[in-house]
Amino acid sequence: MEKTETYLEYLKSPEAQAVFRLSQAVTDSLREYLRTCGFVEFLPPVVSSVTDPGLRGAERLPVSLYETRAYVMSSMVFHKQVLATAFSRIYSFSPNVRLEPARNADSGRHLVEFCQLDLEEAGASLDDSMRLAEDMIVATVSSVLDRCRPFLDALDRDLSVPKVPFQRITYDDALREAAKYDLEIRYGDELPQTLEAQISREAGGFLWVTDYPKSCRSFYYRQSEDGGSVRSMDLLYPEGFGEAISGGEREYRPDVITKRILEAGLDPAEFREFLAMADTGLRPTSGFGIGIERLVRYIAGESEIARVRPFPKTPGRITM
Ligand code: ASN
Repeated sequence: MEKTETYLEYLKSPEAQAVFRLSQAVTDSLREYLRTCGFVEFLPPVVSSVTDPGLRGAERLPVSLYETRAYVMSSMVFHKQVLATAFSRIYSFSPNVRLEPARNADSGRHLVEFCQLDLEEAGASLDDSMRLAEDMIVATVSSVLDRCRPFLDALDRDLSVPKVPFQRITYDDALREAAKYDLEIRYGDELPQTLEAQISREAGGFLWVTDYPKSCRSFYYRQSEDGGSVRSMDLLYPEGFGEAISGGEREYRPDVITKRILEAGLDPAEFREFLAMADTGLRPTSGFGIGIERLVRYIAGESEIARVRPFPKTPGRITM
């Protein structure tokens, strides 16, 4: 927003009118696509005794419910595994709160409160999830181009249907790219946002990064045969828009989950309800989450994520 512009003025502007109608077209298209694939939509949990602790530098928001520690959902990744065990193909538009460090305030792509389309599929592999994500993105962009040309034109957005399959590189390949830019990243460190932006720009299209080391991904991802990496993937948007998706195959064996929790320096007692469900038999599943505001930001070609989220909360700045 311009300095002198009130939030209501922004909402009434031609820009916001176009952005929020695109946002609606995006969620409609995602729902239509997933319904045709037989996915069942669930209402998302908002608070829970268990939520994802592995947020790459962000913190969970603890709350006290009846004097018991709970969290506002940071991700429904554990709930997804349980639902997919019972219903095979499931999804949810899940509100997430993550206390991002204030240094991410001006990244243009971080929000404290955001909505994630979380989906999970029983019996699926990493490859199945990647193909599903590619088809879903193609279907969504195609549908927006069919239905929303005037809104894209109003934003001067030149968008085209991406070609599939998307390019794939491994985490190790990304480290080799980093060396080209004199970026020093130690094996096992998170890939910095600057590198993600560079490699996605160079790729000239959507780009998958796979085979992350165990040390920079959460304990719930299934370990690869090599023991050092996990069956996980991230998808990067073109044009330097950064991360779109993260996901992968899940660990479902209770003894291995407990071992991985301990390796990550966490307390299994915190996850006892989830572990108890794993004891009763979780199915092997794979899935991913895609941030809706980031998807709309890419589709609308906006540099500031705050412009595509109603009542945005950027890191360190809490407003209405
Ligand atoms: N959505 C991610 C996944 O499905 C998890 C997360 O959001 N932390 O793996």
